Amino acid sequence: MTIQRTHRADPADRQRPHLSRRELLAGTAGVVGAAALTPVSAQQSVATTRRAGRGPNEVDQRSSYVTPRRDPSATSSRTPLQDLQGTITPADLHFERHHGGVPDIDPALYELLVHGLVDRPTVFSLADLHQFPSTTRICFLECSGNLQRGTPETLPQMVCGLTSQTEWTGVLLSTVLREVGAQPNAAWLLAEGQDAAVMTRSVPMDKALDDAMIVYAQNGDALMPGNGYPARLLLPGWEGNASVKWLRRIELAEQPFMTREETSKYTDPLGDGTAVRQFSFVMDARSIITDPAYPRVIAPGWHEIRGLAWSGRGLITGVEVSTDGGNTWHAAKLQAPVLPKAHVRFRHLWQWGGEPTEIMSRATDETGYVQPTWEALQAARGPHTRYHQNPVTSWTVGDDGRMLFGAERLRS
Ligand SMILES: Nc1nc2c(c(=O)[nH]1)N[C@H]1C(S)=C(S)[C@@H](COP(=O)(O)O)O[C@H]1N2
Ligand SMILES: [Mo]
Repeated sequence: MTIQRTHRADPADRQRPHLSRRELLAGTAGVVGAAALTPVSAQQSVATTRRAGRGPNEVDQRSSYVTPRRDPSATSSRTPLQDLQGTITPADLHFERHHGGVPDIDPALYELLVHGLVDRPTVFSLADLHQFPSTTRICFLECSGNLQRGTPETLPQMVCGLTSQTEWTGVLLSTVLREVGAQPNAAWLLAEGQDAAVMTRSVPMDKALDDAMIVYAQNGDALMPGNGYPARLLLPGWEGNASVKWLRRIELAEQPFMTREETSKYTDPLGDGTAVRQFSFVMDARSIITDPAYPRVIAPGWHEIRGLAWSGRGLITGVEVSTDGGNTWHAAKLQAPVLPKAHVRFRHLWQWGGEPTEIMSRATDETGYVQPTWEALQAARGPHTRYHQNPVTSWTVGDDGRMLFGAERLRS
């Protein structure tokens, strides 16, 4: 029987001397190697096995061989979608978007004021928030500005890394609102952050009483500072902007507050730009293939196409994959559990014959909404819309196996 090797070890290894069977059996290889010979990788691994590794420690780090990285700019950093598996984003790789930097908030001094149209205006401490019955839910958080139309040399992270998924824990906002006695005429609330930007957004009471949460934990641990430590608002399925971080004040009122973030920004100009879509909160269904993608170079043969799909309206009911530039589509497999308002992992087995082609994915959600093409989005929203861009995105494959971002498709 022959054993085949699917990929070569470091070519430099082949020039190094081989261990003798005697050295291996005697266990002297490490000692001899260290003292007299140029190091060889096999010797090193024997030596490592004989030498005790490090003991348990207080907080671990990734293997030094594993280096996923966000790509910080002055105002945001993106999740390296191409480096991750499954659906949960490690907390230290969750995307960040800040308008005024990350505040340093002492949890002992943290306060949340809830006032306005309530019977009992109240200031809650962090301990008070922990005291309420807790809820845990897995959902995505996506910035409505999550589309970068880059060059062909663009990573999935750059195309759409302003989305991440977390197991959040906190208290339902409805619980807090019951505690303060929300008055029946309250139709909106203002959420205000404790950062230099003093981010404020109006949130309709329907959402506040439905599934909104004040969260203090992320994947089982306290929130990361950049994601809102010690507490933030979480509006599952809605544009990230409205999930105000470092939450310090909630005010109930009859009308929306018309803050800067909902009049000048975070509105979507339509058609010729004279009409706008305001309070366009829900994130529409979307998907992206995260592997294979730029910068990979693939060989002819079988490949598992992998990616993520999600919808702010609820469940993803299907993802289709095309491997011939959108001519024919195949139902991809969805990895259970498929949760509402959550990233879902999809996969599709594909045999690449070596010809140039283009691969892409298209998500459908439980409302029947189908992820649109760039042309359809442009026709519906006009050319001035900056936010809520969720077009079908593709990767091209050259006859040399080079994968490139399908940037051409997103040019208007
Ligand atoms: N207080 C405050 N909340 C904020 C922001 C901010 O700058 N300040 N940025 C918003 C935007 S635009 C987005 S997309 C999300 C990003 O959340 P994250 O940084 O935890 O990923 O937070 C929102 N909440
Ligand atoms: Mo955002």
